[in-house]
Amino acid sequence: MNISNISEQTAHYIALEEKYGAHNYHPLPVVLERGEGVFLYDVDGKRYYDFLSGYSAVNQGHCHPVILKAMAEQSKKLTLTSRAFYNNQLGVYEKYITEYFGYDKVLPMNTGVEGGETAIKLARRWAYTKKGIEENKAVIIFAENNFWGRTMAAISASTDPSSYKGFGPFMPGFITVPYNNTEALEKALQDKNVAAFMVEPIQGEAGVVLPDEGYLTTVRALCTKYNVLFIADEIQTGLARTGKMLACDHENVRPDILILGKALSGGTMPVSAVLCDDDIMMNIQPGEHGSTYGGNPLACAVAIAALQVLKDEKMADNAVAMGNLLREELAKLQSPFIKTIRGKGLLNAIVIEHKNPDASWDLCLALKENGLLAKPTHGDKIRFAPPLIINKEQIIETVSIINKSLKILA
Ligand code: PXG
Repeated sequence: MNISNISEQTAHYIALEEKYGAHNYHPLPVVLERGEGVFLYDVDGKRYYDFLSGYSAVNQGHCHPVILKAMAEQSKKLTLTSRAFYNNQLGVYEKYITEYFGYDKVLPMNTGVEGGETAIKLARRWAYTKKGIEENKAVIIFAENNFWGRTMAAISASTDPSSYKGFGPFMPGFITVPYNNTEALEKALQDKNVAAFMVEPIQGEAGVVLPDEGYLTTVRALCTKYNVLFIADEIQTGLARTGKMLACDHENVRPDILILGKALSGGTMPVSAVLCDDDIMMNIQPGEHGSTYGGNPLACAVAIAALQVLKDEKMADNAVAMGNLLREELAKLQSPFIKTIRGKGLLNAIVIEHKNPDASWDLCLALKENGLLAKPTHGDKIRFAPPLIINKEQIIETVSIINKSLKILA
């Protein structure tokens, strides 16, 4: 780690994490203490543009006042009851979110990975009770290079050794097909035991990998043809990030099961949701699934506010305009070190080409020095995904920071 130019207090906080925390992350050497809109501030008061947005959890911007107000007000009244009792927020939220996305029902959870787990349980249960698959025989198909979290089921679906290696044995009944390959999918769908295909409309952690136009339309058609559930993991792509409320909206396709998380709370607390119609949801009976915190009144009040501000502030439209501008301005740099610029809306990545394998990390260190925070993924890719409230002047300024930082690769 390059720690030559960090302050004493920065070093202090980093040392605490090193000594007392598990070493399951490798953060950039910056210690943040405050966030506001598109900006983050470190413990020395230095300001940075946030180009990660908490992996798209902070679409609405840091500490959005409307979300914080909902959070503060609800937190003074009631935060958690468990689902042993009713509360006066959950039903209101359930009505709100199901009408917002057009599904019969929602099942509220907390983290994104729990949303994925829940979707798979729903699909397996539907397969046994509705499709007539023999008990314990259901197969779920995933796309290669998927990422949906770190639980045993999620890593059982993973094709990335750094996710799964050394953690077996794994969940049975999972197979993978190449992403963006509908022939391979159709071949896999010949198996009568397939319950569902779970896929990210754009692969986020894989490095913002966009499928060909028409992929989602064909996936939808194939799932319908073979009576298989189409599960869309929109945890990273959803909630206006790609320029539509859902990435599936770009092709006007409706998944059978929709998973949301991250920005569902605007980055304030873990809130996830699984949406589907009664035919799928109503196969689960009391006592068969749940979570202590799932659907807690604080989360419900926060989620309504987080969803409302996306619409009120037209964040999807801004993501389209600012995403186009960002990619255009990055292309104008004509940097020999940027092999690819890709993305949709404000979910973007650049791919770095350089003889030094640490070039992306070094570039992120330079970006940090120059006031912009981004993180490499899978070695050579850097996500550029600012909060969706970023404006034109800010995009121009960030591209000049990127331009200046690229000089260190020369
Ligand atoms: N689905 C997708 C598409 C994701 O990107 C998850 C599910 C899991 O969400 P939770 O809330 O359980 O983390 C994600 C998470 C990280 C990290 O280190 C997380 C993601 C991407 C990159 C890093 O926390 N996405």
